[in-house]
Amino acid sequence: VPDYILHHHTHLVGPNQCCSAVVQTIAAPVATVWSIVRRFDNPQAYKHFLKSCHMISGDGTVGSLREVQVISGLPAGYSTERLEILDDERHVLSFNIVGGDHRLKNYRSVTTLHPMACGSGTVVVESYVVDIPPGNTKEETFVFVDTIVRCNLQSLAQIAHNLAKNNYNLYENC
Ligand code: A8S
Repeated sequence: VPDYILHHHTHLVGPNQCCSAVVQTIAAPVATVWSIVRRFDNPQAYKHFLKSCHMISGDGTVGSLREVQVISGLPAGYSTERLEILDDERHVLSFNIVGGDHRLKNYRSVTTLHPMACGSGTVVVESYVVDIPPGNTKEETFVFVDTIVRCNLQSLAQIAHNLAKNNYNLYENC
């Protein structure tokens, strides 16, 4: 694993924080997966717990702020998030949660994409660090956040795979 990747996934973790990572393989090229992940203004394209997103400031470049609305049935309504890293060459995206009416304070996540050694697949690594909410244990926090991140990456895998198949068919038909 290259140094810059380890660097990105190395979080400073305070005593009341928890840090974890989720890995997902995707049957689609890095370029296809990145085209979905890099859209800071359109996270609901693959994050199915979100129903909408509007930009508060910026146009999807570093420093942009977005407000996402969460679907009903979750213990949250909205979240305000700031884009920290968008590296189109190394396929790194990072955002911080800076506000909202939910319990995930000081959430920071980093997502990196890696070409698989064989074929044209992608490995996605998403790590995060977050404060353990008062009244919850470290384990409860892991379970809650890991579940959301795993669902997001599974849905990303599905969507990217379908997109790659369709692109391939387009070329096939030429
Ligand atoms: C992401 C990751 C997470 C989002 C969480 C963990 C969230 O959007 C949801 C429920 C909450 O209680 C917190 O990449 C919050 O979006 C689905 C509103 C932040």
